[in-house]
Amino acid sequence: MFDFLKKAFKKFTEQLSGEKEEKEEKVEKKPEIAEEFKKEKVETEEKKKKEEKKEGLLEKAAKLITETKLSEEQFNKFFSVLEIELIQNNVAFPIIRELRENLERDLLGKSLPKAKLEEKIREILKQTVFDILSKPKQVDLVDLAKKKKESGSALVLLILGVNGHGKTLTIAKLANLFIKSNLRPVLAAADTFRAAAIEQLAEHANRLNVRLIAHKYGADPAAVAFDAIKAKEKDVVLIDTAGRQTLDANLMAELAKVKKVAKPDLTILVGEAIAGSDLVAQAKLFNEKIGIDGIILTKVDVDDKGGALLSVVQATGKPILFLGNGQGYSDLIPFDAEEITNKIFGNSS
Ligand SMILES: Nc1nc2c(ncn2[C@@H]2O[C@H](COP(=O)(O)OP(=O)(O)O)[C@@H](O)[C@H]2O)c(=O)[nH]1
Ligand SMILES: [Mg+2]
Repeated sequence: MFDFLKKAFKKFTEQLSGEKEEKEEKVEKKPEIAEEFKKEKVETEEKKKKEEKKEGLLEKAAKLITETKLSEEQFNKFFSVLEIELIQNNVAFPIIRELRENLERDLLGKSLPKAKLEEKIREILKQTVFDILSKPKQVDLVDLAKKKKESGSALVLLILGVNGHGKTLTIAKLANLFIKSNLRPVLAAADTFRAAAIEQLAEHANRLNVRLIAHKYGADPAAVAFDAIKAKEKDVVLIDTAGRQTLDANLMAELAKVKKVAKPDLTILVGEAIAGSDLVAQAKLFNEKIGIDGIILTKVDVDDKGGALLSVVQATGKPILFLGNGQGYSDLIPFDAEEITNKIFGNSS
């Protein structure tokens, strides 16, 4: 899912450090052969690096001392290219600004060993992304459910989101996860609005062999949630809700009422990664009107951009709890900021 983002960052890192060296060596070349030239350059760089290993320590040190300064002009030229790629990859403007500020602060006008430049740029980009993703405090749902069970109560989760983003399937995935930890979920079919919504949840409940609390279509969703909370022998209540395409005042009032009645421990937004900047706007709205505690980002298996992940965390200040990466019950990955950052930038820093 992070391929495009990964490429954009990598290209920028290489270009910026490559440009730096070209200027120093005073090599003149036409822009159209620039790419080819850079490829060759990378190859010769690699050869050089291998040869360097054979050299003595003194020679190596002498090379490292060759320090350089990056000019504003060089930086701007390449950052504007990165900026466009990031926008196209659904990375929101405040994040782009943060990346720029951090790079400028650590690179512009500073003397750096030439050989370290590429590594330094990558390190700044990686650290910025990690900081954004790891800022909101992570919540472990299974752990929380176990603690609640020990204290004699059930964990109540209210699931919200736009229609079609994956709420119902994600509830089934969560139920599966809780079952595996010997916790007993109850599903509440509080989407009494959309045709077939109750049957869809009933089908999952059947397959997973968990209890379903449902009323008729058109019934009050808050009443369904209330009945689920009263159900006996349960450790977790998962409340499915309606999410129409237009997030109007009626829907928000309906959801606010469910929340007031159910008093959930956590309100979780389910949003699809492919919605990009729309998802960011929707997440902000849900957070403002209802209040959310965390996000489950679905359909990352069909999202080749990856920027929504950063943008939605930055915009809401809420943690991503899981990534949904397929249509099977086990396609739910616990979110780990470090792992994701390593996926985008590679392991070494
Ligand atoms: N590829 C993929 N499809 C998903 C994922 N999550 C949900 N879906 C699909 O998205 C569609 C809508 O899901 P549904 O749970 O009905 O969304 P809801 O309207 O929010 O309840 C269904 O076809 C799901 O199978 C995911 O992580 N990956
Ligand atoms: Mg649904």
